[in-house]
Amino acid sequence: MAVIVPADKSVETLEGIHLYHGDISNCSMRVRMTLIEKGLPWTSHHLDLKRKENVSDAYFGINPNGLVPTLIDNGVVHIESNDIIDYLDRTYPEPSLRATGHEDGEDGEDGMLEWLRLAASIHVPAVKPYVYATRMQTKLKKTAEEQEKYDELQKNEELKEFHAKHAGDSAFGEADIARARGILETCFARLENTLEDRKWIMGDRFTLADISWIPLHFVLIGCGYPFEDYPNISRWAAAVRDRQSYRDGILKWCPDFSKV
Ligand SMILES: N[C@@H](CCC(=O)N[C@@H](CS)C(=O)NCC(=O)O)C(=O)O
Repeated sequence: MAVIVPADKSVETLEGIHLYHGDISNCSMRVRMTLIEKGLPWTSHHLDLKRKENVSDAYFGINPNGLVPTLIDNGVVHIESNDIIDYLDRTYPEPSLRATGHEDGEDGEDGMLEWLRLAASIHVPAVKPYVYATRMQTKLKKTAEEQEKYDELQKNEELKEFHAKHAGDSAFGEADIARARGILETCFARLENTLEDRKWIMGDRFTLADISWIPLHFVLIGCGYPFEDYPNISRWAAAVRDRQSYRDGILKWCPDFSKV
């Protein structure tokens, strides 16, 4: 559970659920979908990443990595989208979004959480570079002034290193795409295989595992990832698209991003 103590103490007085999030942020999509599936009321604090609204003293005072999403639940600050959705499901158990197989089995809670951990683990090595290199780096490029501010605020070395790759005259290129694609192919081959005889990732039940992975499908297909080679994943994604949480948690925020 990624609970942090914010530098900005004023947010600790917030009541109810507040979400700091970005429209095309796949990590924010997970949390929006979970809140909607659970019918939880929440207050939206939208940050436009293209306008670098996250690169500010104010936002780093809430989230020390300057990343979205941040969830504040009655003054307690939570970061890391996969931890947030697990927290929401534990804290507000109805309707449940957990797998119901044997707790420690592949089709139970441990198996479901393993899918969440896998999604979290490929974010910086594969998802981010693929998205930046194929589509977003020009739109997300920082001015010299923004970069200076970012370098002053950001203390996380992995993120500093990632963003240095498209700072100034540097840019992500073909090698970054190839490296990211290698990791994505391994994961999506596993997902394709899992979905062979299942409607949802964990079987008959729609769970946090589906919520964790569908934003990756949405964003990556918008970046040209060849999902036409994955028929089971395509069928699963079509089923998720029928849900209100997909329409209101993903499509409503970025209707033009993806081809689906
Ligand atoms: N591990 C974090 C990653 C969050 C993340 O990288 N968010 C992206 C949008 S999906 C972001 O805030 N990007 C802005 C930046 O990198 O400065 C999570 O799962 O919440």
